[in-house]
Parts: sequence; C-alpha cells; structure tokens
Amino acid sequence: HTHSNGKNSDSHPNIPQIKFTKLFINGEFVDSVSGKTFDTIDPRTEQVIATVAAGDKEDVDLAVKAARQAFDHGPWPRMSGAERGRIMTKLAGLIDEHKEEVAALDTIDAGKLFVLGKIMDIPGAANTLRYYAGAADKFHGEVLKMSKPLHGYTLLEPIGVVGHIIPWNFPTTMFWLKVSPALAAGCTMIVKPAEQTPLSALFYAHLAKLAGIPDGVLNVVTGYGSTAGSSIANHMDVDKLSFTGSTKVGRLVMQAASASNLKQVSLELGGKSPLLIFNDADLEKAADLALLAIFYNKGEICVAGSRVLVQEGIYDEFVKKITEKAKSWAVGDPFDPNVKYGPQVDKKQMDKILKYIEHGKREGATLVTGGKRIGNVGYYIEPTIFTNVKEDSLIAQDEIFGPVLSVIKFKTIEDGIRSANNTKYGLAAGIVTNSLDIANTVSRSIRAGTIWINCYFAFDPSCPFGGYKESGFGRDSGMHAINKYLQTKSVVIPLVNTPW
Ligand code: TXE
Repeated sequence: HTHSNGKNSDSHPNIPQIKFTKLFINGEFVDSVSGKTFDTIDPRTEQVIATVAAGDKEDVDLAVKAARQAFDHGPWPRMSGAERGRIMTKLAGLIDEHKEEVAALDTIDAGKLFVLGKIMDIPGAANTLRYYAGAADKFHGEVLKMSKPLHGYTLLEPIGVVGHIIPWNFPTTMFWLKVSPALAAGCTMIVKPAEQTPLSALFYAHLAKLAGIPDGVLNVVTGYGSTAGSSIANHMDVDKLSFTGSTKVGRLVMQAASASNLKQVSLELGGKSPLLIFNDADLEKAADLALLAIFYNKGEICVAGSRVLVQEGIYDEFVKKITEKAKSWAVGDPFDPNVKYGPQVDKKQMDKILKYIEHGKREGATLVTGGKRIGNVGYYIEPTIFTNVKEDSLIAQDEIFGPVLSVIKFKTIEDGIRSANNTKYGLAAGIVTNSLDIANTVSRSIRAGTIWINCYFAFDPSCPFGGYKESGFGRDSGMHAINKYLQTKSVVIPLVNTPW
C-alpha cells in the first residue's frame, strides 16, 4: 500500500482556497447568531482546513423564516415548472464548470478520491439536477372518475418548507439527490450538511445564487446534529424532513417530527447489503465486483456490499482470488490518481472500524488480509477481509461503514436467499450468476430496495433508491422522489345543480 504520510494540506497543488465558511440564509452568507464556529478537519493530515459557522436553533429559525417567506410570497412555487427547470439547468452548468474546485473540497473534507469526484460525483450531481429540471413541468394531477355527478380532479402542490439533513460520505451526491427534486416540486428548503463536510454545500449555495435561485429558496445551515440538525427535526414550521444518516439518528428525527408538528419524514439509513455469488459465476469478474462493492469510497457507502455470500462449490477458489486481488487496492492520499481509496472521514469512524476488526478476530472469523491502520497520520485503514464469518456474528450484522468485508458460505439457492435476508437492513443486494432462473428468483426473494444483477453501484437519476426494513422508507432518485415533496389536493365541482 502506498501512503503519503500526512502531507501538509497547504502545500498540495490541488488544494482550493476556502471561500465560503458562513451560513447561507436568505441569499446571504452570515455568521451564526451566537458567533460560534467549529473546525472542519482534513482526514489526510488531521489538520484544520477551515473554521465554519456553527448554526443552532436561532439560525435554523432564521433560515426557516426565510424559506417560509419565499414559499408563501416568493416567485419560486408560483413559476411554471419550465421556468424552474431553466434555472436548474443553468445551475447544473455552473456545477460542471466548477467540478475541479468542488471535487477538491470534497477530497480534503471527506477524504474522497479527487479523480472520481471530477468524473463521477460532481458531473453526476449536475446530471441529477438536469433530470429534475426536465421533470419540473411533467408531473400533474389526475381527473377522477367520480361515482356521482361531480367533476373531481387532483392538484399536486409543493409540500412547503423542506429540511434536508445529509451525511458526510457523499457530500455532493447527497446534497443534490435531496435538493433537486424538492426544487423541481417548487419547495423552499434548508439543508444541513454533516459537520465533517460542510464546505461543498456552502459552495453550492453560492452557485445557486449565481444561477438565479431566488433568495430564501435554498438555505444552508452548517453545524452539529444535536444542535442545528435537531432544531430542524423539531421545528414547528418545517413541513417535510428528508434525512440520510444512521439508523440511530433516523429514529430520533422521526420522534422529533412526531412530537412537534407531525412533519412528513423520509429516512435513508444504514445497510448491510449482501452480494451473492453463485457456482456458475465468472470467478474473475465476481472477485473484482466483490472488492469494488466493499472498498469503493473506503466502504463509506450505505449500499456497500459488506457481506459476500459465496456458494460452496467456488468458495475456496473465490477466497483465494479476492485475497490476492485485495493487494492491488492501493490506499493513500486521495489526490494521487494511483490510489484506490483514501482515509476514513474522521477519527470517530476510524476507531469504530478498528473496534469491529478486533471484534471479528475475537469472534473467531479468519482474517485473511488487512486489519490494521496504515501509518499514524491520517485515518487510513487497510483493505480488510474476514472469511468463515458466522451469519449471526456482530461483523456480519452491524453496519461497519469501512473497508471490512465478511465472507460467508452458503449451499443451496434457498440457503443463500435466507442468509441474504438474515439482517435488519434492506437497502440493496447484488447477484452474480449466468442463470436467468437464479437471477429472477433471487431478485424477487430479497427484501431490499435495489437489486443489482452482475453489477454493483449501478445508479441512475431515473432509478428509485431507498430501503426496506430498518434501512428506512421513502425513495430518493427517479420520479418517485418528486412525490415526497408534493401534496395531493382533491378539488370537487358539481356537474349539475344538485344540492350537495
Ligand atoms: O451519523 P449521523 P454519524 C452510519 C454509518 C456510520 C454511522 C454513524 O454506520 O458509521 O451511521 O455516523 C445529523 N438530530 N451512516 O454519527 O449522526 C448529522 O449532523 C438531527 C450511514 O456521522 O446519523 C449529520 O448531518 N440530525 C449513512 C447526519 O445527521 C442529527 C451515512 C448524519 O449523521 C442528529 C452516514 C440529531 N439528533 C452514517 N444527530 C448512510 N445511510 O449512508 C446527528 N445528526
């Protein structure tokens, strides 16, 4: 493994100047009411990148007030969908133009690969925005077939002021996955990025203003979950909460919604997604896919294929192959184009992962490769594989959210399905087989929101994305996501002069 022992961030050629560190409320960058700030840390160097405004209840109140004003009296919900779409398309162009700069922000803030940011995360987010720009004038209500002499129809109206609380693992993707459909619907909103990764969100606020999104429509309040996040979840004037993060906090925000104004909630939470590899699979491809599924973005992805279930006929050979191939997963500075993944986002996540690795060893699983931190500056962890993992053990059940793979053996197709479903989560699953029968049977039998057959991470703006079971509910992406930000109103008119 390569490792650039904590290069000083300031000397790196790709390090952008940090331009935006204040809250974005009603079209202006402002300090927090309390004047408090927090440090955002570069996980490559453990050094402070910037000091950012720490929003709290008062700031959330101001942002919600601005969003409410923009919703009740501003042009955004009143424009035609086509007009909103034009502004959103312009914004997508600005995102593309600034892809180097924002990709670098996500790299220093989250430890994400710079190259992938430039070619995937940032242009992908711009495309998500374009998808919803195109959709903004293509949703509408229906004419109802009434049982009495009445003309009935439905109107789809924007739900109102939306709160988006987002995580740190995909700061750009998550921001636009939430914001784009809400903009298309005609909502106004407040976004709280994760405290680990506030920088790109503030940059996007600036671009939104440049593109002509009216003041108050898109507000960004940076700060901690227990203060800024919780204030959004508890707010009496937020109509809808869209949350992506841990199952633990998902429960909290749902309770807050229930205890406050019964705002609608959608939750995209953790996962422990299985990748099933059947006897007939092409072993070479299956091994590459399995490693990609767990090590992509250092395992910090809710749909990580963290359990690989391998049919017994190919188990030994498969384990040999992935153990060998894992060595080619170079870990190091995420600006280095030869590196395949960078540091974990922060010390808390690194320590959590290392603890699970120790657990795995104690539980009696076989550690075939990795298992340690790399170096002592930066939060780097070796690609780690456990085999002979027991289905009910902690490392096979808990979301580790790091580069740690559990390999589990199964016998029959039914056995594989049962094992795949042996989890409280249900976000995604992968199947590797050449048999249509197996692919069709298994994809219908697994209780998860997305099934990838002979592929993994095949995301698309048109593809609904979300969880079964404790992975949450509601769908991001696709036309389904717009529905989350709409209300259905029924309107009824008598057709004849019947006294109703
Ligand atoms: O998540 P949190 P953390 C999982 C993953 C990870 C674990 C813990 O297993 O190891 O969660 O990560 C905000 N009210 N996922 O602690 O706390 C917080 O500020 C309102 C999977 O970082 O859930 C941030 O903006 N908001 C997940 C967001 O919630 C609160 C991605 C997510 O942080 C809050 C991230 C509160 N009381 C972690 N407390 C995925 N589904 O991809 C925190 N927040």
